[in-house]
Amino acid sequence: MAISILALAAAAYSPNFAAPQLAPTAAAAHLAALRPHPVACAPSDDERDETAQFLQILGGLSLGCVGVFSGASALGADDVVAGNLVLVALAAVGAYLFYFDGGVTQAALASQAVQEVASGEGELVAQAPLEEAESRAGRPAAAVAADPAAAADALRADGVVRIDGALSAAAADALAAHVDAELAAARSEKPSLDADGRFGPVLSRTNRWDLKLRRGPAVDGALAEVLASGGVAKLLDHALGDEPGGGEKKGATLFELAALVSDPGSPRQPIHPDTPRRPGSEAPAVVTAFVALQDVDEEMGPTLFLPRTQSADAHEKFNAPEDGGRAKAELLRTTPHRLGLLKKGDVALFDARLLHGGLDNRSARRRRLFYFSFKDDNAAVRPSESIMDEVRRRYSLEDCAAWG
Ligand SMILES: O=C(O)CCC(=O)C(=O)O
Repeated sequence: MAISILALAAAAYSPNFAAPQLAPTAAAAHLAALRPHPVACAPSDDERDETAQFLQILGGLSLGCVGVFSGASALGADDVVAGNLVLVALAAVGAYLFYFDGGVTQAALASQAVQEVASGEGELVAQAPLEEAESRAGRPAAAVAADPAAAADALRADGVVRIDGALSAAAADALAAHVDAELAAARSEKPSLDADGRFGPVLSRTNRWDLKLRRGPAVDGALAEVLASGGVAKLLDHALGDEPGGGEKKGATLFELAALVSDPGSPRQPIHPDTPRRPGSEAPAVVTAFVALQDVDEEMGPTLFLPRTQSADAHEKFNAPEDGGRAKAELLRTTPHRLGLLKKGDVALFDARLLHGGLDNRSARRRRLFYFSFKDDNAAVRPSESIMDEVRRRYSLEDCAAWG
């Protein structure tokens, strides 16, 4: 689930995103989910720490200024010279904070820029139509497992297809409890430089985690069930490695294995693809499954998908920085969207090039998505960080479908 934060930060300062146009729209419930909202939740522990740190810095700076001014005056400098010395000292401290504070200041600025991008995008997307039926219901898993052709065509055309009931309620509950326990344990661990970290690089991190999962009964069982009886393995087999007129089909390898958890108060993410388009290739390199571990309603920050934006045309518009973001703004304003309003056990399966992003969780409930992706063995793609090293590049689609 990686994307360049710097690219997003640059986009935040493009004129089209600073001043998105608001058009009157039909009043519909989904707009509440799409429009950007002020975050009305209690501050997180991280935010409290940042405030305390800010107050400490402010206090230290004030004392420092008084100290420099008094010291310079005591040494015989007149007020102008003493004042200039204070300014020089402030500039030096500012430079230190920006470049040598372990990245805290830069990270805070980047994160603010990312949220500005997300907010501007929300205003634009809210003007485009919602694909309501596809947001609320998908194809039954049993039907997909029996005959995947129609779902495979939909995935190829739209870049996203929904499969309902691919994971049993019992398996979803077991995995949800496992994710909660693993997240609590991972958050209390001290990060170690030599160990494989537990978190992937998710966008908009306040109250949101990309928790890498280890193999174990709950994870193996859920993955195998979604792949085998849920029909997803057949869809992946269709989607990956079938370059029309292309070379030999090799198969697919497990690429990501993790859980996305967004707690109340998590902000919306900027819209993004997970992988770029490969020049000269129409087929996806990576296909990702989001599996709901509880029902997801509009308040819980469902995933927003922009169907058919896996195309070369959409990527060109989305990534056209030289026009100041105009083509991107037009794309977002006019492309119909879908929401991942999944019931427990439903799956949103999507081409990783598709534009998408998680919305803000305005509910009082935790949203957990079990997710995994497979990569076409023919494709060269930058490795993802959303998988434990012990699982990376080791298991084929066939291996995983037989787990459990
Ligand atoms: O949370 C979601 O629904 C989507 C997350 C996502 O797209 C990402 O982290 O890359």
